[in-house]
Amino acid sequence: MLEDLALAAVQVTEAAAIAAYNSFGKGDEKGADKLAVTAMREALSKINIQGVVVIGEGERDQSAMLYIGEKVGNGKGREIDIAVDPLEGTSLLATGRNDALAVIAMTDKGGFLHAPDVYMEKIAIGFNYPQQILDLDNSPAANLKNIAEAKNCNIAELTVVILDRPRHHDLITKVLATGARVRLIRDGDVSAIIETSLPQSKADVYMGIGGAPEGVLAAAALCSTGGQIHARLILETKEEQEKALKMGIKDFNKKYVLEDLASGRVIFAATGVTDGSLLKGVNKAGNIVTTNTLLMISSLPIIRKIETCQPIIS
Ligand code: VTB
Repeated sequence: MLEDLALAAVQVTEAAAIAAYNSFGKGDEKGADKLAVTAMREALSKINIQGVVVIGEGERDQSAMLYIGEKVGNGKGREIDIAVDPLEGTSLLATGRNDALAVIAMTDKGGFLHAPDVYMEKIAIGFNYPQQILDLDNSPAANLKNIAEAKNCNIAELTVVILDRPRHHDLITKVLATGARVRLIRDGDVSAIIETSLPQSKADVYMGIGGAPEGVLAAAALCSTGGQIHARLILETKEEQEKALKMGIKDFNKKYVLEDLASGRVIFAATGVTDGSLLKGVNKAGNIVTTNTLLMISSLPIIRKIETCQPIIS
């Protein structure tokens, strides 16, 4: 069963997080990413699967490892599609900031959108909402009004998480004009989208433009939480459109819902690299390293947090 791979998924993100953490605050984004990718790939090679990376570190010619199409695993078990972000928030880790994660999602062949490495417009909310209350073509005010009505609260009580980028200036102005709160984040919209889906969350809505691969990873997590996402690829240049065509995407304006991004049975694991709103980061004390991982399996509506203590292997 796919579910039998859950612990292996946890071990993969733990390995990536522990390795990447050696780069905490060293100002070396490339080095940090390389540590995470190498450790993740090695951990994957021990799993009994015929895995293929469908969301990864870019394409074969641009990236040495965990590239899209790369075969991973020991080549013996079931056929699995894999989405990874060995270090989500590379710059967060390199600059010693919170919220960096190591992330993996697994599904049976064909369960994830093969998203090109372009930007994606996204809006996401947590569980307990009626279906279809989000629409990217609605104004932020209209979406927030629907969300507040469904939650039976005032718009002023909603907190909207947005990536702190100049491209979001207009969006932030519009959201603030509704009376809602805005929480700006430096990086890491996978974490922000998941946060909207957790019980006792302090974030109600995620809005804005982030990476498309990160959109698929976040959707993989929402398969277990009952959260909702609405998304659209940004394919303005010829180069972006060619990338999309290469991935089999023909409708450049398609509005994706959760099932278009991730469907079927899905395992999602994320380990905290640095402390964050979702998870505690890696902690080393003496020769013991402690990690915290969020594990979700879509066939079980359970969100597990796993704390692992293990000896440091040097
Ligand atoms: C997005 C977001 C990621 O980087 O990809 C962002 O989805 C890149 O946006 O979570 P910029 O090009 O504006 O930096 C992250 O924040 C981190 O990978």
